[in-house]
Amino acid sequence: MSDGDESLAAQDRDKRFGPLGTALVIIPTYNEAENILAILGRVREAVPEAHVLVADDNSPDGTGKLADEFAASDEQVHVLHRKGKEGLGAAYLAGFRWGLERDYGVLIEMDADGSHQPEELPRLLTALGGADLVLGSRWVPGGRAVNWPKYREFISRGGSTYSRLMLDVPIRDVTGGFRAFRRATLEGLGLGEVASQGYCFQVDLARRAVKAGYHVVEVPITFVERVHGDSKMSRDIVVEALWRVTVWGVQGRLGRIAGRGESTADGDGTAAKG
Ligand SMILES: Nc1nc2c(ncn2[C@@H]2O[C@H](COP(=O)(O)OP(=O)(O)O)[C@@H](O)[C@H]2O)c(=O)[nH]1
Ligand SMILES: [Mg+2]
Repeated sequence: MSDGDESLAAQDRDKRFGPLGTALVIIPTYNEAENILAILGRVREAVPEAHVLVADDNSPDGTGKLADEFAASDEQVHVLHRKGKEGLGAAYLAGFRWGLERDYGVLIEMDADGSHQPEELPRLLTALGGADLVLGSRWVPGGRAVNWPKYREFISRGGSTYSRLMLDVPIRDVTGGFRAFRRATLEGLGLGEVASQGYCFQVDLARRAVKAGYHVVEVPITFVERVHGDSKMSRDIVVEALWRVTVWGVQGRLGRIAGRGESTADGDGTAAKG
């Protein structure tokens, strides 16, 4: 290919996908047979240029097979079959790896159950033009949760407030899972060391991004409680998240005390960027 051809190809790509490159919407699934086809249809309509990767943990209800059937007639939809249930974080890490091995410029996290509305994806992508990481946020002005049980809202708001204070991250909704990353941001986060369980996965990614100096922006979203299927959230996941956030917070404080006068360490081993 000559230089001219290459720059034409680059221009063509920019026209189709914007300067950030092709987006990959990663959807982790465990027993989402009632939701998966509807959500795939909505994503394809809302952002026709994006690709989709379903990361299924061998759902007993046949979600993976339904996704395969959808993918068979749509070359922009892909399915990653995993051996068994290993949690949301592990599925996302496998999905990120899959996307980073390929030519995607943006990697998006989104639930399968309709809580994250595909129709809001263009707003997240637009915001990513001026940010390294965009977080869909229920708890900034304009954001909200619809039909969510009061106790879930309490856990979510309380967990975010506790994390914000413990970890010194200026984020209102730190446990949310509707997010858009630039490829370079994910590459810079040290995915090999991310805590991969439940909510702490989302908290860990967000705090790493802030500590590394990336520009993190919250965009208001309307989160809609699922209509079909069951939540996989459990008490264990919440307790583990609280425990980890506490440990990170204490480590960070101890590190800052011990490291006073030193130049780079911030206590949890993450070096400041820039
Ligand atoms: N692959 C995979 N996906 C999961 C797992 N646990 C949850 N999910 C998916 O992660 C998304 C969010 O989970 P959900 O149960 O709705 O959590 P909630 O919204 O916090 O109640 C959904 O798409 C789930 O199917 C898991 O162990 N493996
Ligand atoms: Mg849900």
